[in-house]
Amino acid sequence: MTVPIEAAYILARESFGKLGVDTDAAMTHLDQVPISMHCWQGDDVRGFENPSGQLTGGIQVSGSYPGRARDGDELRADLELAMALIPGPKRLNLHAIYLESAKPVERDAILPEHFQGWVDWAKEKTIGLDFNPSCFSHALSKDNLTLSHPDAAIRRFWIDHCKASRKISAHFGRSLGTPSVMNIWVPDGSKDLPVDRYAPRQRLRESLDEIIAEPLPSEFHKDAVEGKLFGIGAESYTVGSNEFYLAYATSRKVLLCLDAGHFHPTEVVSDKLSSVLAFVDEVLLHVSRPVRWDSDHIVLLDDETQAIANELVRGDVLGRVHIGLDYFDASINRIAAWVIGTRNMRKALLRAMLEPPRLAEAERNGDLSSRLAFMEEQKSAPWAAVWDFYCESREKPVGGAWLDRVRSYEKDVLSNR
Ligand code: RNT
Ligand code: ZN
Repeated sequence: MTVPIEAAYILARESFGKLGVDTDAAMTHLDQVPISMHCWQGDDVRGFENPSGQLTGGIQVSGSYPGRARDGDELRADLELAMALIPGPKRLNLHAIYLESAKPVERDAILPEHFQGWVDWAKEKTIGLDFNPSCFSHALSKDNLTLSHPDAAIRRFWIDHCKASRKISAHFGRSLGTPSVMNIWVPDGSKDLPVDRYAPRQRLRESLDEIIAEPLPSEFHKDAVEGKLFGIGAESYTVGSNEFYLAYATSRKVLLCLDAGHFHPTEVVSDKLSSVLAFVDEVLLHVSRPVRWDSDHIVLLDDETQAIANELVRGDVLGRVHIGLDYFDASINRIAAWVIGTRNMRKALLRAMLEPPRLAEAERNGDLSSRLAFMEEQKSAPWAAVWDFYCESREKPVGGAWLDRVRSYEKDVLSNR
């Protein structure tokens, strides 16, 4: 143990202790909270089905930093490095387009065996897997319509893809002993003003009902649905709006996925959690950073990330909220992007766990001056000393030391791709 880190920690422990915060207990608590890392940061959401194809569905990756992963082995190697640089438990969130198969497989015919490489790897790493059907970047999604398409044959294709995906998700859960959260997001919407806003939503509801009709054990698989405000090319109407899915999740008893970039710019997910959790048992988070729009920038330790973490800890809802990340940036080293965003999410959780009880007490007593004073004083509390010690004691790099590892991997591995 490096002496200054431990020495700083001992001082921090004492000063938090005086405020009634047990820093050791906070770190142990933090060790119980997994963060599901999204595989798609590693290759710009291309997947292995048709990596040279265009990313569609109204989402967009910008940048052309060299060294993106081109197959499962490269993506797993990159993830291993990223995971080695991030303290605390991790999961991996896969999309259906990350299947591994010698010959082409249509999306409505994907099987657990096409993901066995991922399952074996996850078993070896003792991490859980989560899953997503991929209803974009495909010839049958080119109208920006999938589960709500007016053509029954096209709807059938996507319904069958989602059903096949549920089987894979349940296989993940069964093989790894931890439920896989499977999130359904579809890009359905229209660029210009539709005349009929009703029929596509009725069709989406019917398609989803068919998809989730077969009950699957919740110890292996959980269904989630993700709404959004708009996408590129779907500016005027999104079939799966937030109201649609909030009502769907509540009535069908499935999880609601809240993506931080999927609301009007002055709305925040942190304020929505307590409302949604009053009616929905479990939530999936897509922690992201919308910059002016749903831009999927790398997660920072900014006010909203902190506010989300505060809500999870203050509300004692970590057992009901699955934390996933959703961003894609190809303008910087992709492994660095994973490490920065995931470490930030965990830092925010640690800071939330270090919140002194005097804040809540002041509020309970109606002492709003103290509440604001303590809230602001808390920002300069020595939480960074606890974070450094957390990293060091969990044998992960402290401070920016992780970047040296990424740089040498870039030189030895990424630059040869
Ligand atoms: C799109 C949604 C969705 C995707 C990923 C790739 O707006 O946020 O979650 O980003 O599934
Ligand atoms: Zn999302």
